[in-house]
Amino acid sequence: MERTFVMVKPDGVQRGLIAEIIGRLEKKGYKLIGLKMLTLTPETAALHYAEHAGKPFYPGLISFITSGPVVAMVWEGKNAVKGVRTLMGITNPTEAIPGSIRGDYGIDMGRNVVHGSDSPVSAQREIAIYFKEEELVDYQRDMDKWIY
Ligand code: RTP
Ligand code: MG
Repeated sequence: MERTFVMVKPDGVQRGLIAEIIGRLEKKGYKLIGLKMLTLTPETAALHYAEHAGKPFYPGLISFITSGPVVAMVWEGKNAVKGVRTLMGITNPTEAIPGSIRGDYGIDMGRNVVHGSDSPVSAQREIAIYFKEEELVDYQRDMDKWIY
């Protein structure tokens, strides 16, 4: 099973979308194995978005992502990285298809509600920023035999 890192961004928390986002991933069939609420420090934000350092939108991105609490999560499932990105929709919410989280709940590129890892390598890197291995929960769900 593959793991992916998902974050409800500060706008998603402020807009009351935590349960909506968790609910969509849960109903799809992914398994939640780690969860915490925190406000990112500029240092953590810089680690998280290291790939974007130096880009024109970087200062605004860091200031936004540190502007309020976020919900950091690890979800597990077959092809979870790709599947969660599909549920989220593309980066620009105006172009994200209706039915996707960003397509249903966003308008602005810089306020796109949710983050999900873009590859299994990114997922591993991002999970390690936010969670110790012992904070991730190993458990069985009977319903998985109806999902796979
Ligand atoms: P994220 O990492 O936040 O989940 O979003 P993503 O993979 O869909 O997009 P990414 O390319 O990683 O960009 C990170 C965030 O930076 C903002 N952004 N602004 N041209 C722009 O103005 C621009 N490009 C990216 C977005 O808020 C995006 O979520
Ligand atoms: Mg990204």
